[in-house]
Amino acid sequence: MKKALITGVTGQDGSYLAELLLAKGYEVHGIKRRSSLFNTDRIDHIYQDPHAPNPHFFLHYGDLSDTSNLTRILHEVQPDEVYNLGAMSHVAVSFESPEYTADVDGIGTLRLLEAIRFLKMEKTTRFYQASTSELYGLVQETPQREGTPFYPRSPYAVAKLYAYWITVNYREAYGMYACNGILFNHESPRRGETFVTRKITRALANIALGLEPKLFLGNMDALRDWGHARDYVEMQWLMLQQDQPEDFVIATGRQYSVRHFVEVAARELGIDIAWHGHGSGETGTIAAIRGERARGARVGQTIVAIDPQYFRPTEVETLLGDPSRARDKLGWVPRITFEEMVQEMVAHDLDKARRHALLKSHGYNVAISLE
Ligand code: NDP
Ligand code: GDR
Repeated sequence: MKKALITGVTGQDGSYLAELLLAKGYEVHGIKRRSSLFNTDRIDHIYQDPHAPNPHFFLHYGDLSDTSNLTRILHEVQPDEVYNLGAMSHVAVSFESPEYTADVDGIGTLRLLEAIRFLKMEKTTRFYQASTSELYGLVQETPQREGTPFYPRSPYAVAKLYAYWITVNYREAYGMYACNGILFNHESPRRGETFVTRKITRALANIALGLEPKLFLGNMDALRDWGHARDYVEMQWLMLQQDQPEDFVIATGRQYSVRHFVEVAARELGIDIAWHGHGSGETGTIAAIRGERARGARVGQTIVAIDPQYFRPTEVETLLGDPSRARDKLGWVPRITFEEMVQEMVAHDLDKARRHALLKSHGYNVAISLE
């Protein structure tokens, strides 16, 4: 039985990857952080009681900023595969906490690689690094592929640039099986609520039921290549099953604006949006409502507005990936379409909104945290 260790197991990708590896018969170990509230929502459904017979899923307390902790866990677990998905992953927040981001996302990767080397596991443990399309930043070529030059535009992306190159360096210097998946944006109902897609589906579902008045956004012209997280974690696993370690771009090859995402998600709720104005004065109002889903909204209501606080000091305006190398060498193609992904996210958030509405109608005061 193969053993895998996942950092960031409580995150979006970590939860899908843990599911995938358990289904493949792995013994899966995950590192979770201590927090004052439970932070295992995304993996509670696969939790296994360690007292039960023959458990396959184990959680360890740890942190990417803690070398001795990482070294101890690696020593105890002796994993065949390490997936480094843990990170302070929010680009906008990285401008607020640049040093922390560098420590966890950049040096955290070095800590893991160096612990593997220190424990003399560099020939037996394979390493996956969660690299990102944010490395391309101010894009030098479209579409972006494995050889496209990097130009990071945030403390997050600069930290991930270090992580990318230190992974390449450990591969070249010590013959480690270490590789980078350069993943473009990928989303799901498990996406963190402050990333733009989930923020949109969650807010529109609440607006549809009259639980929230308006969605405030920043740069709606930003273009992204959005795929589904479930498709992308499969690729993370595939990359560690090859004869030789290599870096791959993982993307759909299609690109949409944030504004388009809003329109498609609203349409899913039976809402047609009309846009007015431009720049920071732009708003979106309800032009028509079809069906019952948006029973708490009304035609003419302004449901989208710009709030300058969501603009970034330096923005990544456009990202579009070329996944042909992953397709040709690994036979990987994304299965879930953009429309199916939005549908799934909206259905999930509408269900949550309905539960909130029901509680509210019975007199319970349900707080909805807005971003
Ligand atoms: P999430 O933000 O959903 O998950 C991040 C995970 O990292 C969480 O489990 C979080 O723990 C954990 N974490 C945060 N800080 C630390 C720390 N100091 N020590 C240990 N663990 C920590 O991210 P995603 O699942 O979306 O992304 C997974 C990885 O892929 C990240 O590295 C991200 O940067 C990268 N990536 C993501 C893309 C995307 O579109 N989703 C695209 C390209 C790259 P907690 O739950 O306690 O917060
Ligand atoms: P990104 O994702 O920065 O691409 O990083 P995010 O969803 O945060 O932003 C995408 C684009 O939408 C614009 N935007 C807003 N973004 C947020 N979060 N909130 C808003 O209100 C808003 N309005 C407009 C942003 O400016 C941006 O252009 C994600 C993360 O998962 C990273 O960890 C990962 O590496 C990259 O994707 C690939």
